[in-house]
Amino acid sequence: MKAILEKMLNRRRFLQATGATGAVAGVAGMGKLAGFTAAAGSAGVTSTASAATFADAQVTKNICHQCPARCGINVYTHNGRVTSIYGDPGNPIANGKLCPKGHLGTYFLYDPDRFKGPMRRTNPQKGRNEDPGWEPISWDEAYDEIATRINELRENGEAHKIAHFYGRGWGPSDAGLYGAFGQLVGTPNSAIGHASMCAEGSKRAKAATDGNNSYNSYDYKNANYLLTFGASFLEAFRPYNYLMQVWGHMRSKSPRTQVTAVDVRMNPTMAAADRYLMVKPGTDGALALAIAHVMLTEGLWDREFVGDFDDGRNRFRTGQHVSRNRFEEKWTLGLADWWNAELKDRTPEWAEGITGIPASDILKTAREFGTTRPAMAVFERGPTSHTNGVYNGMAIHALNALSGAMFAEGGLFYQMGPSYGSGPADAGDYMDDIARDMAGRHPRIDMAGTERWPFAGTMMQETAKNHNAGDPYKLKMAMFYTTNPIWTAPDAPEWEKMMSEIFVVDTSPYPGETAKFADLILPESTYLERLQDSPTYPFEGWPMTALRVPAVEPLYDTTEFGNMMIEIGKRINGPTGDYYRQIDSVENLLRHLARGFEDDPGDNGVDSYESWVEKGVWYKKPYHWKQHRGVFLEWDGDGYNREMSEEEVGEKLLRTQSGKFEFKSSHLEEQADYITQHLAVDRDRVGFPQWVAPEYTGGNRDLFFVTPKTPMTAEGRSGNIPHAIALMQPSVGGNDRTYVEMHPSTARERGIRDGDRVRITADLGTIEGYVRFMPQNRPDTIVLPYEHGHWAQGRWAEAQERSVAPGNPNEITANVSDPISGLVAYYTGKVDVERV
Ligand SMILES: Nc1nc2c(c(=O)[nH]1)N[C@H]1C(S)=C(S)[C@@H](COP(=O)(O)OP(=O)(O)OC[C@H]3O[C@@H](n4cnc5c(=O)[nH]c(N)nc54)[C@H](O)[C@@H]3O)O[C@H]1N2
Ligand SMILES: Nc1nc2c(c(=O)[nH]1)N[C@H]1C(S)=C(S)[C@@H](COP(=O)(O)OP(=O)(O)OC[C@H]3O[C@@H](n4cnc5c(=O)[nH]c(N)nc54)[C@H](O)[C@@H]3O)O[C@H]1N2
Ligand code: SF4
Ligand SMILES: [Mo]
Repeated sequence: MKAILEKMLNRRRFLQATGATGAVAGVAGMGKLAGFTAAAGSAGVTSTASAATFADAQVTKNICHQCPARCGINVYTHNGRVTSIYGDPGNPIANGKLCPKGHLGTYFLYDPDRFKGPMRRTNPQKGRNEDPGWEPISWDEAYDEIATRINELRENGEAHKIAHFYGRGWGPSDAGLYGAFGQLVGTPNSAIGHASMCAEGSKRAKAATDGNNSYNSYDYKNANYLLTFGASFLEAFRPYNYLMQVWGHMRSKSPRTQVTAVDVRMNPTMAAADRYLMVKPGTDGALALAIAHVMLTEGLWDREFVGDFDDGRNRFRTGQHVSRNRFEEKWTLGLADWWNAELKDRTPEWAEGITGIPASDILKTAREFGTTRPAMAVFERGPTSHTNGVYNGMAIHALNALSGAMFAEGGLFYQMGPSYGSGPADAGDYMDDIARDMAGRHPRIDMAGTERWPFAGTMMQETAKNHNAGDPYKLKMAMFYTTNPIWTAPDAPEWEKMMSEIFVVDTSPYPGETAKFADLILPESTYLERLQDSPTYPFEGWPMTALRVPAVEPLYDTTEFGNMMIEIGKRINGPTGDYYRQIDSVENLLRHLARGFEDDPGDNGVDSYESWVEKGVWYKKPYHWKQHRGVFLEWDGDGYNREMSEEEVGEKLLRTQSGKFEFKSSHLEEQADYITQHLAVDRDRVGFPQWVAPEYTGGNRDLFFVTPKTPMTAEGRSGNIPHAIALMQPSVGGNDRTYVEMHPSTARERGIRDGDRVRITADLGTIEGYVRFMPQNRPDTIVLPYEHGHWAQGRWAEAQERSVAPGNPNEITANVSDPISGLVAYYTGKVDVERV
């Protein structure tokens, strides 16, 4: 790492970076931060800023860690201390700007509660109130202990009882290492990712309709109409920081992008939109179907993408069948069948009865969406975190086919990957007999991809339940990377039992809930101290990958998670150890990947590992494909000059069985029996986007319970950041309150006044909070933002839990999931509320 820093210093204009590797800088100096922060407050600071404070600064490139937006940051270091963090002007997502959380990175680095080195538990008892009795050990001892356990389990035919869990994985140098690990060690449980607790619903709705099991990239800059369903554009979604920037563009350009927002509460996106539609939770599918109905009856679909009746005369009439062979489809499949089976009766009046949204508003929205071009529909966790999530999502995404937005200017498409070189070795060449024998022998502990969850790629939330029931088996050891399901999963307390029974390794730098139940702590370096790559989350489609370059030497005895995986691997018997000796280290792996840039230099000139370190990001515009007026075109180096054949479109873009956007999903039809067993859907209709009523948990309880993210939420990682908590005030809570938003009439019926402490009861138990009147919200829905109620994670987080009110919504959120996507139905619970 010193080498990297020295190289950077030579390349940069920054002066006299003394003591750049100040490993001794500790928490004692935290008070000094304020002065630097204040001085740095002037606008437009860049890496060449001439302000006195910056004259002796060293700047390194990194990526913010608080959310999946992956904003590029410039990290300013003075005398070996990180003093400030700004958006990197050379990073296309950040454009020199950050959301409020991005600037708080120093608090993650200088968090006084961080683990200082590897530790072993001495107290055999595990529990929320048990002191683990940490005893410092060396890294060699830690790696040896883990590898010995893995070697033994492998010898005993129990390799499948070794599991890895991860949440925010960034790229090949961390979570990307899992595939080889599972293959070589012989476990199907490396790794279980958190996608089924995150936003898997939107991906599966897209897999079912356009064949891409992925989040979309969006061309917001050129859109003239945006219809958002439960995607918190100005609070969460992603990339959050960029969304705020592009919102400014959309709302000030000519013509202004019109926005209709659909949500269950008055969030900033709803407040800032031209129209807000306050939908009953779980019913977005009905709304989208009615919009589709109007687009068809009024002839507002995009004929160049969808096709038309053979004589150009519109025969879509409410309640009437159309003859399927009179409609000639272009890039879609099954429109007439869909109309006949579902859409013909889905009028705005019908949808009003289900969603609670006036039919006149639905009609207006449909007409605007249908007549404005380009127009696109965006959705994320709101409509999909329900038992009917995939069907809701399919109905919404079908609007993007009807409006011709697929792969079009001002529309949506799919993210390209970076031009990486290959890694140092191929795991397939290093499998031993055990690895070969174990391949395919056991199901995953979460049963994803089995007959229980045939569509799901991962089902993290099922793990603890399955383990505790010994079905399909019990795990023996688990290692966690940037995930904390013991606090974030539904029915979170179920994890406490499992974690008490198995050998747990946590890699978090912080003493979180998982760490409290861990047997070994292998603390990772914080993001400002570590080397790591990060291909972009879906953004504008063209490929991009950024790099975390250590700004300082690790303050304590910590390392990269990727290096932990590699060092453990080296200690596994047989050829597995040889494989990891080839990989060698995170830096070696990244150097191999960067060789791909030599043949394909980025737009910013990045063509090597060294230039990647210097600029922090490789990217290459433009996106390679475009649908224009029903013709698919491919970039030939100069322009979109090459027309694509139907076969090419099916291979590269519309990756369904038919190569078309399917209004009748062949993907779902493959599992028709499964779907009819789990949802109230007729067998011959499973493929259509359709109205399926959500199954609310909580029986006769009368209030919907919604627990969304707010701007200062860092995916459950901001609990011990005092400024993040403080900035959540006043509507969400913070220092000394957790606020539950409630409609005043709902409160008064229960004798509750603004500010009263209340008890929220669900089937699984109770939590508490303080009521905040929100007259703009639905009377039948209470809102408790998510991030409060930590019982570990450091002193501020814990003090908050003690003084505020125990407010982790996941303790009372039932573990129920959409049977298709497997996404947790986080927003389907019903609760009672009473004054304490
Ligand atoms: N600030 C911030 N931004 C983030 C993150 C973060 O932690 N903090 N995390 C990132 C991650 S991991 C993800 S997955 C994304 C998720 O991004 P979003 O999906 O935008 O996030 P959520 O807050 O889960 O839910 C979105 C909205 O759905 C609404 N909602 C609930 N039920 C319904 C419903 O039935 N219908 C409709 N229409 N709306 C409903 C909620 O009120 C909420 O406003 O955000 C990312 N961005
Ligand atoms: N009620 C409710 N529940 C939700 C959501 C919601 O909106 N409402 N959102 C859901 C969504 S979208 C998601 S994505 C999940 C997220 O839930 P998880 O997958 O559990 O992810 P986090 O809460 O971000 O994980 C935090 C863990 O990472 C550790 N950590 C922090 N920084 C680092 C680091 O640099 N290195 C390592 N190795 N570890 C680190 C922390 O100590 C903690 O243990 O939560 C889901 N749960
Ligand atoms: S949007 Fe996310 S990645 Fe970007 S600065 Fe904010 S928290 Fe960091
Ligand atoms: Mo997520």
